[in-house]
Amino acid sequence: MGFALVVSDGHEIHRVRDRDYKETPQRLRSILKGIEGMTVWDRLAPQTFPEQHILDVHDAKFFKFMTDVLECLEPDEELLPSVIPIRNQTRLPSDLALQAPYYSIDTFTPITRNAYVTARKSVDCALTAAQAVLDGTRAAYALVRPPGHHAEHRYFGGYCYFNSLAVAANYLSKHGKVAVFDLDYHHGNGQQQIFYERNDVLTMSVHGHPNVAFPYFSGFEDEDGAGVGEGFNLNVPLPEGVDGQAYRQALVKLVRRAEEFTPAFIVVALGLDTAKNDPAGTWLLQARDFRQNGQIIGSLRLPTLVVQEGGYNLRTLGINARHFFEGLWEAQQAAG
Ligand code: Q9C
Ligand code: ZN
Repeated sequence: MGFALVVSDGHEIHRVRDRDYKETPQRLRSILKGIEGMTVWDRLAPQTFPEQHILDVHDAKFFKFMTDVLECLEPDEELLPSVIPIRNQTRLPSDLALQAPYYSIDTFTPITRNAYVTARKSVDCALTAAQAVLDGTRAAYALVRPPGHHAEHRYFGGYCYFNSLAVAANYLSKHGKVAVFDLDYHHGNGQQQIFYERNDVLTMSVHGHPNVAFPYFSGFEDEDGAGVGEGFNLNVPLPEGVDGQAYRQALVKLVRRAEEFTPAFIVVALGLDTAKNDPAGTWLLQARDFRQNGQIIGSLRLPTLVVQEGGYNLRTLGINARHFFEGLWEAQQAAG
């Protein structure tokens, strides 16, 4: 049996007009071009799942807002947050468009009708891939956009709307413990916050230090979980300019923690913005480093769900994704 591949069809309708907005349809095309020649894939069509799976990790009012606000939008309208609502977060203005900043972590991720449709599709793809893992596939890859790992219980932002990987991890957690590896250059604040008080989902992230990298407000080393979840979140923030070798040292720390945790499933947030010359990052990883990262995760030899997150250099996305999955495959096949 090969690796399952679930690609979000129709993602192209989500494109933000700002020329500096890096989360574009070309990203997914570049990745697909890079990996489609591999013989390991069994392509699966995305299935539709009930919205209850989203409500299991996201706030009901947040979800209702994200759905209802579309009614005030023209087909191509982009709604950006306006005020900075840090003073009174409980009494929201009645105008839905004015509520946007109360549900956002930043000021650059717009809500649009198409963003909503494609974000729902990302969730469905992640759940389809999770189901393949439950059905016995060794690894499944949800190749999706928009990404999701910055979306918290009641916040969108960082190019993300719904946390697809958290929805899928929560779905898997009904069948066994889950260890999440966030490999994106940016801290996985979404799943950290969503699972912060749980001890059946271990969330881990290696990322640019929040003193210098988005999202700036979380990803610090001392954030280690709360309540029964204390000790079940692990952050390894690193400085700018990290190379493949320094990255692996951090990744191995995560693997050690995961081994101690004895998960039934691995979930990987596959950000490729750790690559050399990525416009959203500062690190220096090359194709051979992505292969080794895949091997390190694969050496756990556990059923693995991979969800696509960031990565913005159209010239290297495909080759780096391919190398990651080659490494994952090699290590999972290896005897022992
Ligand atoms: N205009 C992901 O990689 N950078 N999100 C600041 C300000 C945004 C990264 C841009 C970084 C968001 C999924
Ligand atoms: Zn990122």
